[in-house]
Amino acid sequence: MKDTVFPPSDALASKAHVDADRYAEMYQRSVDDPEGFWRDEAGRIDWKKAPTKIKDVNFQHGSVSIKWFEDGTLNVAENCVDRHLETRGDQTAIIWEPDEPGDEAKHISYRELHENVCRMANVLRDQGVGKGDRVVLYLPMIPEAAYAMLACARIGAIHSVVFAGFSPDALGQRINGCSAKVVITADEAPRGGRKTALKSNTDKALLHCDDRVKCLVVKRTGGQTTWYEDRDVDLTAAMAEADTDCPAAEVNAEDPLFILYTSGSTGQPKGVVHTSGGYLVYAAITHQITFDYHDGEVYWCTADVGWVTGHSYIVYGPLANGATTLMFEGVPTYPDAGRFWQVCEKHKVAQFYTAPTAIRALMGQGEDPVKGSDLSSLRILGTVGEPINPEAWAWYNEVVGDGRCPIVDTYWQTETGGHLLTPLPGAHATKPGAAMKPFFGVQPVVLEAESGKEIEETETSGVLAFKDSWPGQMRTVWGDHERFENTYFQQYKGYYFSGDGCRRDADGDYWITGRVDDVINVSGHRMGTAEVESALVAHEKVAEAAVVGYPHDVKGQGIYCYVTLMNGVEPSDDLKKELQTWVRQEIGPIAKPDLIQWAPGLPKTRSGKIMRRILRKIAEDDYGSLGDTSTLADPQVVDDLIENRQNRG
Ligand code: 6R9
Repeated sequence: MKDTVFPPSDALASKAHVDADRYAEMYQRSVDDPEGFWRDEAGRIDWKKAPTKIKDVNFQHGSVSIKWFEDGTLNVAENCVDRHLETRGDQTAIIWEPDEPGDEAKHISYRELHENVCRMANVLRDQGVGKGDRVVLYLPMIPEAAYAMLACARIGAIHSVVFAGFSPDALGQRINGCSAKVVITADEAPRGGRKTALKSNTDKALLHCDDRVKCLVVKRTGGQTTWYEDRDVDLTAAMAEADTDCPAAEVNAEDPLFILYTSGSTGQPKGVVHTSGGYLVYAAITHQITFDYHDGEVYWCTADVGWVTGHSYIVYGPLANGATTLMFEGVPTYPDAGRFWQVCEKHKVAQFYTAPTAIRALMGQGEDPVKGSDLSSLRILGTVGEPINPEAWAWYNEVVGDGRCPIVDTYWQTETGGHLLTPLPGAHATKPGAAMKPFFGVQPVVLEAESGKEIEETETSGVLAFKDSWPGQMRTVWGDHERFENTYFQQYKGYYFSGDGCRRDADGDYWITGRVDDVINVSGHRMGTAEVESALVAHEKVAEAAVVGYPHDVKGQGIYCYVTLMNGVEPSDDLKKELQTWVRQEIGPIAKPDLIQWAPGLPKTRSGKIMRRILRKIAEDDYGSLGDTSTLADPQVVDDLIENRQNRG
């Protein structure tokens, strides 16, 4: 299975935007003449002033600077909405599928989208929000989330979406991190038949923020909320009153469009900054080419707008292309494991884009929930977020795609703005588990982890880096350019370092092997082990904690915590539950520890560094190959940990 390749059908290849020959020709030009290539591709979007300078990039640590289209001006919302009005004003821009299958889906035309974005932009202006101001969005998967992103873009404000599953603390940190003027939230977020009290979470978060931060509240459920007259605004009512026209601000290509916080290997999450021109061009081209999107098709990405995938591939990419994009409020298994497929049938979805963790969870429910729906509208399947195992790939291909839909395994990151490695559906034979080929303009290299030397041989493995920029690349860390340089450009000089390991096979195709730093990937969500550790040690009974990932059947990786308790505290199962709840409250449900092991001591070097390599091996139940333990201060600690490991195979 691993060695099998799946070529696209002739029928698909002949109608695709890009076939094998065209890919080869375009890719070659994109690296030989990036200026010419991207000057042409910039024509995908409308500029108020067309750029004459295309690319100005420096990857040298100490002077990293990335600029694309720097003298061009545009408005991102105009590109995603207004410019489609003449040709497709009545076409559906967004199909919204609510959590409850019995509730009615909404079809929002480009004209209605324009009206709503303008209304919301006017409300924001009334609240004193202008160009460069930050607005935090903490919303369910409802059309208002897209309106809010585009409303910010319309007036040149910078949005920072915070996933609705994050805790009040995490929300508060992010509001403060970018000194937001306004938070947009909703009363409640229905999901999988349950409700999250977003407004009440926001109230808690705002206790730790500047008093001047305003709170705009969308009515989603009409549920009871506490109301603070001088701070809260009923956004649904204010929009109904607001004008349906709002001038679109002229912004520079390099003005920030959004900040999105993401986990790294150390400390606090980083505010990844994406700018306007390059990001939009890159989101648009990758959406069209990777998914082979054609006019009139219904495209569905199941991500949440709280993640970068939702930004680039629910909102900006598809809408820039005048597509019909589906937004789903619910979860794959509610009310039953057939929900995804029922929605595909109901809305005649052509492109379906999801995460391996969802595929694995549904695979566990068998074929019946899939077979109950007519999936003949599907043309292209996609995955993102983590490596996909060959079994899940095969199930996706055969059971969901009926063996006729190419699977695009798209490798990219919050930092990269859009796809970096992916097969193209009409151009490449796919291989189960391989992210395959670089997208246009992307130049991957495999480096020796220790020496940083670029490996020339085709068949090899090492760490994955990139030797030149592409327009969708992040530009800086909000408020901390030094951290940006140190995180991505310090370890391997002259390259952008991804943090991932990879293998290149004899055909030159790329396979991602996972993170090589202290970032774990739980159900496709990135988490810094340091974040979970600092939540644990914030608990009064915890003296020290070390967190690592371990293989998990559905989540890909689970969270394994080694916890040393304060002197005199008795370990118990109740305390384990207490700590799980604690972390859940501190960060959010996605960070809840799966396994906790009481560790009277942690393996440390004599200089006091925790040896995570060893903890990882124990958590993986692979303690036969612990490697060199001679530098440990107290080797006995390891035997004790192995004795009491939680993850016995
Ligand atoms: C888009 C997104 C980025 C990390 C990345 C890598 C992993 C993403 C992948 C993949 C293997 C794929 N990753 N796509 N690994 N194959 N197709 O997921 O962004 O949340 O920032 O995560 O996810 O480890 O470095 P983000």
